[in-house]
Formats: sequence, structure tokens, C-alpha cells
Amino acid sequence: TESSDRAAVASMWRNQGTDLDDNISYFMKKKRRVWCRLPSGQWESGTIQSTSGEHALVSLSNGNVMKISSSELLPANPDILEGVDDLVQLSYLNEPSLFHNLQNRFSNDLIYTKAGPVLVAINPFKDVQIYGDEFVTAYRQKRLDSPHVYAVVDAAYDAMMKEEVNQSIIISGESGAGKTETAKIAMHYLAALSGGSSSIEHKMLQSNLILEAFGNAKTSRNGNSSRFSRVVQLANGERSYHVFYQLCAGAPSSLKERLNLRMASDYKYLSQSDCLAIEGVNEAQRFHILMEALDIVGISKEDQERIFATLAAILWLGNTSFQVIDNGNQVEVLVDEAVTNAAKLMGCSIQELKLSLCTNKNLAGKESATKRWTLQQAIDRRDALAKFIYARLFDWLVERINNSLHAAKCCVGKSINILDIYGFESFQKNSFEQMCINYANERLQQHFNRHLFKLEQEDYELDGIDWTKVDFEDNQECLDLFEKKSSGLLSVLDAESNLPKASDLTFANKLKQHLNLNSRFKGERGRAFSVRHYAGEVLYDTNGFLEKNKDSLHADFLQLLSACNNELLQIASKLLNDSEKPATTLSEISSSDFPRQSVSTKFKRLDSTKPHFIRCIKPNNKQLPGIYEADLVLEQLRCGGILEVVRIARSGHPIRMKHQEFARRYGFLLSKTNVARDPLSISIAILQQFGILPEMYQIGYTKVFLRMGQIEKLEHRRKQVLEGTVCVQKHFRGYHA
Ligand code: AOV
Ligand code: MG
Repeated sequence: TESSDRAAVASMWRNQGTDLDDNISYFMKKKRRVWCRLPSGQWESGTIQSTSGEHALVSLSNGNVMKISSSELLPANPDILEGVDDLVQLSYLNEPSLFHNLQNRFSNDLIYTKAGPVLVAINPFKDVQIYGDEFVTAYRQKRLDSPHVYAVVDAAYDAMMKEEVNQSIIISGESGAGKTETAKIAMHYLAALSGGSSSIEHKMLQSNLILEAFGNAKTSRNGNSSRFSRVVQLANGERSYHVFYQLCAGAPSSLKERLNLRMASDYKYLSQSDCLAIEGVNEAQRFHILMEALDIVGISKEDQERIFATLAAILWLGNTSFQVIDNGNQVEVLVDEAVTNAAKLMGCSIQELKLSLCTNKNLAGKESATKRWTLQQAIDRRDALAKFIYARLFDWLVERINNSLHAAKCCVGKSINILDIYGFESFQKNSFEQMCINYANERLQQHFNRHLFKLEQEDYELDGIDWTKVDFEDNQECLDLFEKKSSGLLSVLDAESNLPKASDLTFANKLKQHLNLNSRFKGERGRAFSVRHYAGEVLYDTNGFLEKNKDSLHADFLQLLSACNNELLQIASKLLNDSEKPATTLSEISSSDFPRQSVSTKFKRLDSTKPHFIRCIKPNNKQLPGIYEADLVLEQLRCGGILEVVRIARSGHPIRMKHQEFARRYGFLLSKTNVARDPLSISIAILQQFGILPEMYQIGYTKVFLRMGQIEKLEHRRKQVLEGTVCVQKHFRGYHA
């Protein structure tokens, strides 16, 4: 009853306040509850005591009484709407109301709230007792319907079965906001739905564990951050992928011997950032769990050995050093245990590896004259090779896991995709990696906008419906900044990467030349530039951009790997088949873990699915429970366009049906005397006869548009009539009463 009370009050207030959302003077006159912006910028609730002109005397909830200008006041919602589980139910939509409602719920461990079609999830940074079998069953049986990841997945599952359309669950949010955990919770539910075929369920969850070991690493924002390139270079306090530390700590002694494995601290790639351990994590134990998971997913012991050998090869590669000879004109690999071990583990000769590292076979091309590298170039190449091998290993693993899970296809032959990517990042120093991450997030934001705003509004306009546009922050210009042909950031980067004399500085200058007119771009001093992303401005340092862009794929590395005795490397190098053949620059890359083409193809694939959105919110930067930082949350609500989403959902007509469909479904409920013939007239007749209020629907050229809650009335009647419990005549009387 409480919720129906709420709904009644909400609708009463809403009807009163439809045009008053912005009319604070009405509010002041009525002495209602208000939000006041204090000089500190914080919002505090209060009650108006008296008004004079543009000012009001407000009694604040903290006990103070203040004279506040009406421009600093916003309407607050009545108490009965405190903590509603869908923000759409709020009578007054404004930032402090939204934010306060979420805070109220968060402090009661209600971390999930709906914002119309979007699920908002606030990271609790602690265990909340709302997961597990009992909850899964309750949501499955629809006994529980409070906002939850389970409810989202359940709706996606039902829609897939009913409409036979592929579904996607799109999880977004900043780094550390909880995307990966949310994806795992979604996977658990899906696994449970697979209905007791426990081997698949088990395999799915184990695959996740494996992918996390190989794809996640510690950053300063998140101890388990989803990453993609960080094998060779780390900032302080960050680590490489978990699996390296797990292997070093947990490999049984016989394996250690076969791989000539040392402690993590002995490897440059791991020790460079002064951060080897994560508090509370037992790496050795994790390694055993990983081995078990590999078993369960069906990766043979031989292949596991190859995986570990490949990881060890990468570590030894990182310890490989060079010496300068011939008066500084040439570099050579120092032959020591590092290069010996690396070659052995890769399954090639030391000579082959040396050649690959110190000469440029590729550029020399057909002339087959080999050119020598400088010391720095040789080091860069070594690191590029290490990254290249890791990327191939990761591709190989994903391929194996996908094959192993193939049997998990559902009976209607459709799928549910869960998208969890690396979250938006802005550090003091931001490099190529951050740019790739933020660009991918920019794309995701576009997808979100397209579905929730653009398509929605286009639909109304196409159907001739009067529709006041809800303004939203369109990020198209930012995407143009990256994607524009020939003058966009990515094109400029590729062009510079192919110029022999180019440097990071010339690249930065070119950007300034080409992009200065784009309002999202700002040239900064020296090699730097900044981009105004949807989630905030980020300052990038172009140091290393060209090298990182180039080293993503090398045809000669591929040659080296395909000739290796390590079968995994052989196979992995073949995974890049013709359609994914090696490229030399970012723009040509279609390998799965690099941006641009991969990002855009992935988003194209998403376009053909029915999306379900989850927005993760990070309540504080300390990764601690119970702390809700107002500014931080507000900023994320703003970036995520949550207020606008709610506004659209509330003021819009979420239910839309073609006239034919509407007439077919409800037409038989019309009284016999009704003479309507064509679908459009039938639609109107139905709406009138059922007493649906004019403000609750709109008639378009092709469709009926209904506000929330209206279709339920029709469905209810339809069901009653079909079940024969109510005759049509009675129904009308009943309805009007
Ligand atoms: P992310 O995926 O969004 O960041 P994670 O999903 O890894 O963030 O979450 C970060 C940490 O927050 C986790 O390690 C948990 O400690 C905690 N956490 C998140 N969600 C929950 C939850 N529902 N219940 C309990 N704890 C949670 V990044 O991958 O960095 O963008 O690139
Ligand atoms: Mg993650």
C-alpha cells in the first residue's frame, strides 16, 4: 500500500506541478519544502518561512535560518516520496532531489535505483546481502521486483525468449565504479538461468575468473581494473596483469624449474612500479584457483604449460638488455640468461630472437638489406614484442574459452551480450592508453545517447507528435574530434606514425593545426593537448603516442612467432587471419583489444541488439564503504545524463504501438455500437471508451503513444474479458465508476 500511496501522491503532485517545476515563486508562496544552495555550493533542505520579493527566509534542516535568493532555491519532494525506487516517481526533478534520493537509499544499503529505463548502481565497497540463490530464485519467480541487476538480466532474458531478438546489457561508469562486479553479478544470474545444466554454469563463471587474471590489473583507482596494455610500462603504485604475480608466487616447483621462473621482484616488467603485492590477496592461492578454472574450461595440461611458458617468456624478454657497439653506431642483444630463457620458452633460436630485436627486416623489405636500430629503438621493439605476444596469448585464450562455451547457446538461438569495458579515466598524467580508454567510453556514451534520447525523439517527430525536446549533452562533436576523416585525431596520429621524421612534438603541433576549431579540443603547451570529454576534461601528454600507435602490430613479429616451437604462439599468430591481417597503424587495426575499428565494429554489433543500460556510480575515491561524496556523485549523474533520462521517461510516452496492432489487441473490447473501421479510428475509440485521459496519450500518424501506467489498464481489462470473468458491458460501467 505504501507504494500505491506514493504513486497516488506522486501523480497528484505531478499534475499540479507539471508546469511548476521551474516556478519557484509559486513554491515560495505556498511555503513548501525547498532545496537551498548554500554559499559553499552544497544543497540543504529547508522550509520557507516568509518571502519578500526575490528572497525568502528559509529555515534549514541544520537549524539555521537564512535569507536566500530565489535563484538558489529548487522545489523539494514531499516526504512520502523519500527514497523512491524509481526516480521517475519524483514529482520534482532536479539535481538535489535526485541526488538526495540516491543518498537516502545508499545509506540504507539500497544500492540499486531505477532512473526510468536505466538501472543506477552505486558501488557499496562492501558485501551487501542481496545476491545468491535465494535472490536469484525470487527474481526469477517475480516475487521480487525491486531494482536489481538480476531484474535487468531477467527482463533481458524474457525479452530474448519472447521477441527472439539479441539482447545486450551495457554497463558503463568510471574506473572503479563497479562495472566488472556488476557484469559478474549479471553472469551469475544468467548462469543460474541456464537451468541446472551445471557444467555450463560452472564453465561460464570459471571463464570469467580466467579472463580477469589475464585482463585485469591494479591501478591507483581500482585494485582489479579492466585493462588492455600494460605489460611493459607501469606507473608507480600500479601493477601488470594479475596472472604474472600469481604465476611467480604459485607455480609448483617443477613448473618453476621448467620455466626457469624467479620471483616477481626479479623481473623488470613487474618490479619497475614498486608495487608487487595487493593487500589481502594471496597470489599463490589465486594461482591454484586459476589452474582449476583452466581445467574446468577444458584447457589441457599441455596447453596450460604453454600458457605459462609464454608468460615466462614475456617476463624474461623484459630482462633482456642491449649493448652498444661499433662506436655507438650499432646495438646488439647482450647474450645472458634473460635472452636465452626467453628464446627457449618461445621455442626459437637465440639468433632468431636477436635478429628480430635488433634489425628492421620489415622496413628494408624486398631489398632484404637489414637496417640496424638505435638503442632506444631496440628497447622499444623488445617491449613491443612483449606486448604483441601478450595480446596474441589473450586472443588465443578468448578463442579457446568461446569454443568451450559454444554449447551454452540458448534454445532460441539468440544471445545476451554483457558489455563491460575499461572505465573513463583522468589522471594527472594521461597517455595513449587513457586516450584509447576514453575514446571507447565516448563511443559507449554515444550509444547510450542514441538509444535514450536521439531515437526516442526521432520517433516522436517522425510520427508527427508534439514533443518538447529534452536537451541532452550530445557528444557527437567529441567523436568527430577523433574520427573525422583525414583531419581527426586518429587520422592525424596515423599519418604522423607513417612519417619517418615525425615525433610526438610534431604530432602535437599537427593536432593543434587541424583541431583548433573543434570546441572539444584545446592545444596546450609543448607536447600536450586536452580534450573535453563527456565526463570531463582530460589533459594528454603525447609522449610515446607515435611509438605506441605503431608498435601494435608488426608483420615481422608475426613471422617470428609463426616459426616458434611454442605451439600456442604458432596458433595465436594464425588467429590474425586475412581479414585481421597485421597493420602498421591504429586505423588499420581490427584486433580485438585495440580501439577504433574494434570499438566501432563492436558498437555496430550492439546496434542490432535490444539494449539494457546499467550506470555504475562511484560514491567516493577512497574505495571505502559508507562514504557518499556529494560532488563526485553529482558529477557522475551529470555526465551520465541521468536527470535527462528520468525527465524523458517521465514526460514521455514510453509505450508505443502501431495502430493496427493496438486495434487488433484491444479492438474486440469496443462496444458493438461503435462504428470505427480503420485502425487509427479504432485506436481513438478504444482510448475514449476506456476513459484514458487525453494527457495520457498521443495519436501519431502510425502509432499510439501512451504514458506510463496506461497500458496496464487496457491489459487488465483484456485479460478479464478473455478469461470471461467480466462481460464487456459491465466492464465499462465498472471502469467509469
Ligand atoms: P570497474 O570495472 O568499474 O573499474 P570494479 O567492478 O572492478 O570496477 O569494482 C571495483 C571494486 O569495487 C571491486 O573490486 C569491489 O571491491 C567493489 N565493488 C563493486 N561493485 C560491488 C558490489 N556490487 N558489491 C560489493 N563490492 C563491489 V575499471 O575496470 O577500473 O573501469 O578499468
Ligand atoms: Mg572493470
